[in-house]
Amino acid sequence: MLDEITISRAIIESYKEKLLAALDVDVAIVGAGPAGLVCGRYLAREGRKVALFERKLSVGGGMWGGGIMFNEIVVQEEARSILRECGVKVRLYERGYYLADSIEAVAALCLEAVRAGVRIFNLISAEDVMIRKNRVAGLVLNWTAVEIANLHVDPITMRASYVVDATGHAAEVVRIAERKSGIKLDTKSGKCMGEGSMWAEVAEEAIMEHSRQVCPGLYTCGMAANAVFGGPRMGPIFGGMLLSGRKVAADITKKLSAKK
Ligand code: 48H
Repeated sequence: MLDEITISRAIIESYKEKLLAALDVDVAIVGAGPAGLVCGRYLAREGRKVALFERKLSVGGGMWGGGIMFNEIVVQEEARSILRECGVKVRLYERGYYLADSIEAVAALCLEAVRAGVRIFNLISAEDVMIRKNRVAGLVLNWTAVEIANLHVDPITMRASYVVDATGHAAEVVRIAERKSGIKLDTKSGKCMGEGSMWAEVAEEAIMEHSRQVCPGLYTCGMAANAVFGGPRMGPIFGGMLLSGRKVAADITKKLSAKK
């Protein structure tokens, strides 16, 4: 015998616990694209408490569609090990260029992040940041459905030792922090520089330099890093996204360890 009310109660109680546990974490990541998923995975593997908030119903960001909806991705030599660690089949195309099925890659990155202990919340958007003593100290969250319907519904707030903007091209969290708090960013102009035109080689190098803290408490990784620091775009090569997520996870892990 199945009781619908028991099913409903199970979901509500369990989600409530999950959400309560995410109100105070070591790291809050915004955006479950490849960079955010990889960043979360490496942090959680180090024993850090990580919550990842994703606006959409599905995780994976722009990876599902490969290039022009041909669902294959290309990665370079340096990034191949991250996909392999996650169990993704990686094929050599020609020297220096490797291929993976984008569906397999997204599924594997997500599963690995969850298995490492990342709590992923889909359908939730970060609409603001919490600032304390000139430092980004948490996120202001609302249901994406509220955002889409433009409903006048107040959000909730969560606290994190560090916040990571992994929102892709839009670099939403950094832009919000800049606009609303007037915090000076650690970029050449002190502001969000905006992304440059396509140049894969330069973009993939630049992203490593740009994957870092942009103001106290706030890091950026993935496409957002180049958008914030003024690097070019790179098209459907995804090695930089994976390496960028791993780099930011390593930097934050070091910071958190030094705090103890
Ligand atoms: C909650 C949010 C919010 C918000 C956005 O776009 P993504 O896949 O980002 P990356 O950096 O992991 O990967 C970038 C890659 O997909 C790409 O676009 C490339 C390589 N482009 C190159 C080129 O030349 O075009 O994922 C970001 C995720 C998405 O799922 C958004 O829904 C989510 O962030 N998001 N989630 N609150 N405010 N803003």
